[in-house]
Amino acid sequence: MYILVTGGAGFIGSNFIEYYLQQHPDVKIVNLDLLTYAAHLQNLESCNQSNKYSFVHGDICDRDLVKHLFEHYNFEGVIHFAAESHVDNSIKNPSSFVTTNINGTFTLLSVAQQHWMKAPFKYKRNYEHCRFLHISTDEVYGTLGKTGYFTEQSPYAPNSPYSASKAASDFLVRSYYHTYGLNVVTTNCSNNYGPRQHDEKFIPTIIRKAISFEPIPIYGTGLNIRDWLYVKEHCRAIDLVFNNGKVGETYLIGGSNEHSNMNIALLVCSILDELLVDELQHKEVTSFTELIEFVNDREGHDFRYAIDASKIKKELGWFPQGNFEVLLRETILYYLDRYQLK
Ligand code: NAD
Ligand code: TDX
Repeated sequence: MYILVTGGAGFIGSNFIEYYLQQHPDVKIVNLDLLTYAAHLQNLESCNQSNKYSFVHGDICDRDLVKHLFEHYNFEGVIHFAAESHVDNSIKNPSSFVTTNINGTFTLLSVAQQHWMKAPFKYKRNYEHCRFLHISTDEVYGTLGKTGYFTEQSPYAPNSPYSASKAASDFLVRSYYHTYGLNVVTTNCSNNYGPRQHDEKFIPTIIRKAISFEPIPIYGTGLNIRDWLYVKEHCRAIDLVFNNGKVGETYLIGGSNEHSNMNIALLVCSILDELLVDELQHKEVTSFTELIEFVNDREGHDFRYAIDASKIKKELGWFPQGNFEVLLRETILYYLDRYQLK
């Protein structure tokens, strides 16, 4: 059985492919990725040796290519990660977000529908199990105040071009279920951390800036709150939703692990203080926290995201596992290695 994974050379997609190949030896994965600035093919080094994994360099907006891949591999599932994913970039240049996140999702949905649902009658039953899993974000729900949680019933209220484009893609996915009966499921997850994330994101930025003894930028007051989930825990949840989730439904995934940005910066710096004692002494700096600097706030910066993950816990038995500080320390060690410091 072949499944199509899009955006598998990025952060979450590459962790997912590695995880899924280990968990499901019967499955073959084709990874379609445009290799934008956010991709790292080295992320997939461990999969390259596997005859169950193939890479296709291409754009999810390229209908002919996507059609050709469906005809060639006869996919029995799609797990759609590919996206422009960085909020700050969407503020500076929203257009690629509209193209990839909206048009790209539409292209995949319509080709999947054509292939799976317009098959000649005698083959049609063969496709009923074929599922389209759309990976989305909690940011589609906008911002929370100091209390409360997002649930599957929360109204959509995206505030950035990124979250608006993801919200639009979620609605397209929903419409393919309600209008055509396509077997879709959507997941909306909170902030991920772990190995292979792009340098532009918050935790890699803190580490990158700290080890080069440059100012660590904290937007606004540093009081904005995110709910952090280890990337492999997200992958485990995706596996469960893909295989056991209810058709047409949405599942919220979160770590129940809220931290203000300032708190994250302090935590990362305190771990770095322990790991890089010699470097600190050499620079005559007592702690990396001295590098923390408040900078201009992100435009439209959402104050707080927090997930009530009761549905996936109750229906699919998923609970986030692992200790945050232990996993954060492992993550930091990965980046020190990537930045060739340890
Ligand atoms: P990422 O930016 O690290 O990777 C995105 C990948 O998509 C890259 O490999 C890129 O080359 C590829 N891509 C971009 N445009 C493409 C196109 N037109 N055609 C084919 N491939 C293309 O992103 P990520 O952090 O791994 O996020 C993956 C998905 O998860 C996204 O849909 C994102 O919205 C969602 N998500 C991310 C987080 C998070 O914390 N990172 C949380 C919740 C949901
Ligand atoms: O240098 C920085 N300083 C800073 O204070 C950066 C890069 C970020 N921040 C703040 C902004 C956010 O409040 O840290 C928080 C996290 O920022 P990002 O890592 O850019 O993530 P966020 O904007 O929360 O979005 C992420 O989680 C949800 C992913 O990038 C999205 O793809 C996902 O949907």
